[in-house]
Amino acid sequence: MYMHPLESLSADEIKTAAAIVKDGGELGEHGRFSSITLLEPPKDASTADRDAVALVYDRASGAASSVVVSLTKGAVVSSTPIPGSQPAYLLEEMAECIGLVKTDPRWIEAVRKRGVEDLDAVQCDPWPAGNFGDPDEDGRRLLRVVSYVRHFEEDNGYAHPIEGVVATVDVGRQEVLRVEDHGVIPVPSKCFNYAPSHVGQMRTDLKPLDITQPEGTSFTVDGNEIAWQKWRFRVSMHPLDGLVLHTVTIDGRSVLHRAGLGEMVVPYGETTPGHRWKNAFDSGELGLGRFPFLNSLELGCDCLGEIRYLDAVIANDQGDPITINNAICIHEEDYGILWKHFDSHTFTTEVRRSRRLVVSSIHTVGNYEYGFYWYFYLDGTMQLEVKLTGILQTMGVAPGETPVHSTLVAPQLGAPVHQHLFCFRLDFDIDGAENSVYETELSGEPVSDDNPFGNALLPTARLLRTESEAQRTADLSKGRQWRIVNPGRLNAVGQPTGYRLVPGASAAVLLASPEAAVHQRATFATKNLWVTPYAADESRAAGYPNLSAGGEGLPSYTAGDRPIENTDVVVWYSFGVNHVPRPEDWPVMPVEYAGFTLQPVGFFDQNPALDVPPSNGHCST
Ligand SMILES: [Cu+2]
Repeated sequence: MYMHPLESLSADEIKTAAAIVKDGGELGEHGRFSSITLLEPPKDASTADRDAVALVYDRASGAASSVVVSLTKGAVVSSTPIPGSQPAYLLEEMAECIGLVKTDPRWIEAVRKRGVEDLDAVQCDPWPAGNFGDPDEDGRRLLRVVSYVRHFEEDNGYAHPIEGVVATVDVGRQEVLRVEDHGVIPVPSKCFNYAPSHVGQMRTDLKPLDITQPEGTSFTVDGNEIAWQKWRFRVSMHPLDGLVLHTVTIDGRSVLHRAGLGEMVVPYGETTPGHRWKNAFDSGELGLGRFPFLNSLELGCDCLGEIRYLDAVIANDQGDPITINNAICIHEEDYGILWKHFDSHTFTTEVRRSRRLVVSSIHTVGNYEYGFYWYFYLDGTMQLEVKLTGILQTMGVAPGETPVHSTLVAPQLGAPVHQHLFCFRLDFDIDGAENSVYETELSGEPVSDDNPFGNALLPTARLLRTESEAQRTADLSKGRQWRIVNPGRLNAVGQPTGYRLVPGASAAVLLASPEAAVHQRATFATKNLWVTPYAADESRAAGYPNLSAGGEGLPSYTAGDRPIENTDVVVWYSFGVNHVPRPEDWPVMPVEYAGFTLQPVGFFDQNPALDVPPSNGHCST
């Protein structure tokens, strides 16, 4: 059966890929599959062959390798060791780690000191250990475990942190390396829950709001290809990159070859020993696109209206396919007005409704939920929005104390200040692969002969010629944006066709000190913009960040300061939220938004949405 080269791997293909790896002797006795993904063909490929790439991790030796297999030929194509790199944690390692902690006498003693006797009531959260240059920790496969008490099975444990107890676990050697006890702070005892049975009286004045499309949806889904209005693209779920868009075109013209999460990090700013090591790379360390992080979505709850879903098929640690039903939600939303004008000479009005196509997925990693939403609009605009929700990290605070690097969200309950920083890898192909990137700003000018009133507003566009010139931060006061253009394709006014990247209000960069370990490991987040020339093996903004000392990914990719003019460019945009927790974020956080917009600039010769028909007889008079 013919499958498009960018169609997601089927369950059978994942099984076949795992079997080829095993039969080829590439998986030792202690080998596991960190991931099995489609090897996306190069842009100019003419073959219909299907290849997969397995990231294999040997639990005994700690060695990782990338094994490419041909599904078409049923053979291993190549096997490349990845020295010094540790793939994301395996699910089985997380489970083992909790078992090791709960039977460790040092840990049992530490929690007993805090009056916790029922160990079944303790919720243990394994965290990526990071890398702080401790020689004791070198070469180990470590997780750090913090814990919470649940007063009953569904209780929100984050209301009852067991403060100051941190277990460091080596899941390679199957031992608890150490248990730190930084002194007893009473475990907060008040329960905070959010399910209706705990909230009490619910509102009674919300009337039903239904979205109906009696004639069906305006989009079609064929395999993983989605067509809506003039847009056409493919969508897939990647274990690390999450929700990925492929070959995005509008009106048959190319905009993006690929767009997905290149990495993310959540650095915490609390300096106390129970928290100062917390830096979660939910993509590279944890694999947010895998089971059990990737949510199965529910009609009428996660998405409303006429919905189509795509399932995601993801390999587990053993290389067996797991299907997550309804992992990707596709639907249309009304979005207010698209354009309007009342002609006061003729008393006629034209108004059009805006609507957007929404493609989304939600991932639960520990206490937090991340929703990734791609929006497509009728006027050629695209938008990426992250929705952040879930439960705050919490910290026990001694009675009467006010923390400095945390905020109090309830009595004796602090929530450490932190950032959520996302880096999206955007492989633009504006009207073809050869593109250039400009930084655009708007400035005033001094009074001169040409500007006698001093009212001048000067838009400027500065070509970014090299990787170092393209490491930039956002500046809302200057209206700074970045424009990706095709110098070889001119529009009606003789300008190159392009799209602009418009930063959102949430354009945070990493604030940790340059000496902080996370600064070396998450260098991608120290700038909003990076641009690299396309290279097939440069796909991750922080390389393999798990337990790494840093320097990988963007700082290494850009070290040669390559030219980026009129070539196949990849734009990396980092942004995020500075999260100073509020009491209103507790016990479950109302959605916080972050993201960016991609808008056509001279890509079209005029408003491309004039042909949107009026919604009914009253909207055109
Ligand atoms: Cu947060």
